[in-house]
Amino acid sequence: MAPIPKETVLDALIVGAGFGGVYQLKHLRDAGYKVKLVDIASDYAGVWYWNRYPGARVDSAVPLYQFSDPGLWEEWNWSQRFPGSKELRDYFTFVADKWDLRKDTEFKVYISKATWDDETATWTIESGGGNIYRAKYFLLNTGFAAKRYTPDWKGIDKFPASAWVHPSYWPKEEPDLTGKRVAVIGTGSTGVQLAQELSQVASQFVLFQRTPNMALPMKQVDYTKPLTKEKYPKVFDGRYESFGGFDFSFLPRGTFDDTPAEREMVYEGLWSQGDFQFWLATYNDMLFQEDANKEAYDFWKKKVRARIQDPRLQEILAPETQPYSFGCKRISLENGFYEIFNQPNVSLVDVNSTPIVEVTERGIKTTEKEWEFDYVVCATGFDAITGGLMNIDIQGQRGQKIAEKWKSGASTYLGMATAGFPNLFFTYGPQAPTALCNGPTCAEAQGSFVLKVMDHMKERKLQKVEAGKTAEAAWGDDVRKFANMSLLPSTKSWYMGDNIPGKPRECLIYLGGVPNYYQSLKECSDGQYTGFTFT
Ligand code: N01
Repeated sequence: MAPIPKETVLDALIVGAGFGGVYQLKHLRDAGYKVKLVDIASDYAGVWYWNRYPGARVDSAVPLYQFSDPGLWEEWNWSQRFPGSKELRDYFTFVADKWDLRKDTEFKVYISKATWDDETATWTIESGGGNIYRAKYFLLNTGFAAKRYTPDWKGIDKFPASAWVHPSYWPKEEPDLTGKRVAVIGTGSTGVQLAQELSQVASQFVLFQRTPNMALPMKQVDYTKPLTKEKYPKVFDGRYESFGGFDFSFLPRGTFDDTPAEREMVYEGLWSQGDFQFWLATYNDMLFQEDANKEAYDFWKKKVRARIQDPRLQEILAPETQPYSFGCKRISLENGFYEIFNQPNVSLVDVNSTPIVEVTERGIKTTEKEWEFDYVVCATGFDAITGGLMNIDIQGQRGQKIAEKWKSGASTYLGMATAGFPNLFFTYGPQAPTALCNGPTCAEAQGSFVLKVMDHMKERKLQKVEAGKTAEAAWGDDVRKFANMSLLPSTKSWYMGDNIPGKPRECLIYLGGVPNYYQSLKECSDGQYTGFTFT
């Protein structure tokens, strides 16, 4: 007999057990709401549950990539400045225990559909397994990388499926690639991290590159004893004063306010930090002025080319002519990435000059030759930011679907709600700082905003909250205004939706910076949630 579907009645269903969902479960429950957290994964950690490929590690330095709750950080000690994916999963296990989350979490639950009923002001949410959740609030914390992307190459099903992997589905049982012929396709953060690791064990390692990654050096540090933590509260508070939500900000001057000699010194200083400072703590015009941007690129190019022996590879990895605006595709941090190209077992294929024609039983055929492999890692990224939300069949008022509403581009108020979909909030989504601001920072700022809206409604016995159309249009204008002030639209990237064929081209992130975003949230809540309508 088929199992009887379970029906659960809640104040809020939270989807996604990464930073956003975990924060909301803890804080909504503490505030007295009946909530449940669900995730398709078997445990906490969000992207870090899935991304367990060799070399996977976060590139936001300790202490920022964690919750700001002293009850956690006073006890938890990281072993490295840039912790690996396993340590991040361990951190989530620690948080789940400290915050007693498991009793209100259901794993292996895929949310496939959600339907709003205006009459009862309730979401009916269905899991792939047939269970039903009825909740006043539907809170999506699906993250920016919930929908994988693999190009539709001819013959892709011919290569043995067990040896063709998207890195966010890395097998739990680690494949032994020692002495094997291995390919990685893609040079985003994932491809760079994989290349560094797999090139050290493979007998033959081939990286397929479409666009060079302007990666910066990662200065890893092993912590042999617990760090001193007196400054942590200040560091956490400072996130909301930094453009990228970090413990550093742009310099208060432009590139050409310094002489060339001064600039060289500034660049060297930022470079030596071994984190994102050459990107997000540099001259304040770098992301906004082409000539300033070119200065940064030229410095980067000089540093990188010096590490690569073969002039042909120098030109593919760090071209003489700047290929796109520096920092307008996601910068990665690398650890020896450029040196791997000096190894005899490593090849680089530029798919612009020799495109991939098809996948065969043996490997990958380009216009030049057929490469044979034992294992292929397809690090081709994600339908980023909107993919995870639009994947769920969400029907709002009058049956309107979110995927339909956003067909020609995302439209939100404060990057957290969208008109026609009452009592629905999302974090780390479109038109918010998202990918420019790390996960925990957004999770806390946006999660506490959601909680405040819910409390506001509870106090006034309100049933519905909805983004107003005028406020939404104005927010969209703001997002576009900031994007157009920057160089981001000049560059093809997943920030702009360019990586997915057919996806509308638009700036998916709010580029006003974390301080402006935080201020917008504050003004909205201080003004009794201006821009939202309540019933
Ligand atoms: O994905 P990506 P990712 N033929 O989209 C290439 C975060 N992250 O998984 O640049 C050939 O960046 C594509 O080429 P192009 C981080 O925010 C963080 O690496 O589009 N190549 C690109 O090189 C990151 O940005 C961490 O021209 C094709 C690559 O595939 C985000 O996740 C670690 C192709 C995809 O790169 C996503 O990173 C890992 C085709 N048809 C990830 N299609 C850390 O915290 C695509 N590509 C360290």
